[in-house]
Amino acid sequence: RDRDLVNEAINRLFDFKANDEQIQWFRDAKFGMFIHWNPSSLLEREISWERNAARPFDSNSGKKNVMDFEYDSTYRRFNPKQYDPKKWMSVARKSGMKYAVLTSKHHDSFSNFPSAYDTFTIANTPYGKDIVGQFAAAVHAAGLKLGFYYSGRDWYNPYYLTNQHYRYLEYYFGQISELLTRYGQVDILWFDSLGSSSLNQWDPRTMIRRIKQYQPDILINNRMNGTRGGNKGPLAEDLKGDFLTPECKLGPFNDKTPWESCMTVADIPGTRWTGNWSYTSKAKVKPVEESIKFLINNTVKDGNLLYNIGPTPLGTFVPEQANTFLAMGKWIAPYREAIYGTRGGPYKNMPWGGSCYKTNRNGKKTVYLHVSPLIAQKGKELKGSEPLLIKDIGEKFTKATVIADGTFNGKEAKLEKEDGQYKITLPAGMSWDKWDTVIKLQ
Ligand code: FHN
Repeated sequence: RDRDLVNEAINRLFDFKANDEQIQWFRDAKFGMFIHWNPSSLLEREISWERNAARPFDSNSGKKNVMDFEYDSTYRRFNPKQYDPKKWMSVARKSGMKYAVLTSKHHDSFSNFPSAYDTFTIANTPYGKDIVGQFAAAVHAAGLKLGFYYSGRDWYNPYYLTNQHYRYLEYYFGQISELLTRYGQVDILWFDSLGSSSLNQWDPRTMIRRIKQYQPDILINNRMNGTRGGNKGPLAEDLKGDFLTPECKLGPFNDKTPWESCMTVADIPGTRWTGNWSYTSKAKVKPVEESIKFLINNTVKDGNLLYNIGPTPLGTFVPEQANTFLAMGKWIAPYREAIYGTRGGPYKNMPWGGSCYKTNRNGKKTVYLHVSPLIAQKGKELKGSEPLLIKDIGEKFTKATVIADGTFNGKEAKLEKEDGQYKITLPAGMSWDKWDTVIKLQ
């Protein structure tokens, strides 16, 4: 009873969630790189989902897309001789990404780092070197924020969710300790869902306290609390994690809880997280404009985009995938100020697109209108050089500046106020861009 009282007291004192200051960098960053990679890339098929979940209650149970032995033995052939995470981070920086998250262990239980708690790790492959450690060093050297993806859900470990699940917890807690004490500052722990399990099997409060003892400023997503995705069922506020993680979909406007949608640049359902790396026609990737759309949509709705790439078994990026990222970086180069450090709104879900803004020390807003056919309501997007009409929301705007690629960048648009709205007319000769035109209102 005393121990429970002490625990309760500690829980009351402990900040299970990051505060506004700790999460500010994340909300400013807007754009990150997700990397799903491990020996299963040799199969050129989806990581983990190509093997049976070997748990009767798990959604992938009984499915044998490849024989488990074939899947589980790929590590014996894994030797990514061209793995150079400094090259990965060069692509990330040029693409405008501000943080990078690597799979340290996926559902298939293989660890991309040496571990005292397991032998099914990179240490026992022909490659042998610490994938996670090299990645952490490269992310830090590149000045990006570092994240580790870790899946509590495990389709290989013999104790996971069995009557000896306590042995799995020893392994789970032990590996998280290894990840958070070996590689310097870790800024995000990106848990994946814990499958069909219940909260009391995971001791999440002890886990969060442990995590924050090692990394006091770390951000934890919403998927480590024993229910799928962390957004199902009544959860205590302190177990909801620091940010929401809608998956493979455009996030809705939400300026109450930080969020980030994770998407894959690879575009073949069923192998999108890792599988279709090869240089065949299967290496289909999402068009650049669709990728830009994800970033603009999430930015004006106060969220982030975590965009995933699946490296080859040699540790290189597929050119088609990396080039999409680089094209995004090139596109936003003229208007980084209209993406990074902004917050979503005040114009939300408008027929012509949306806006984001910054507030100066005196509380004055600079608003960036993203007049974007990519996120406009179909049939209502602005065409040619028709004027834009927006509601007067009480911000005193005196200037409208065009931010776009090329000759019109920095030119003033005509700003007129009439009947409770502003009318914005583009400079002569300019028309609304096919993807996105930014008008800066001050
Ligand atoms: O099964 C995984 C999948 O491979 C990927 O890691 C995503 C990322 O959010 N999470 C699971 C599917 O929801």
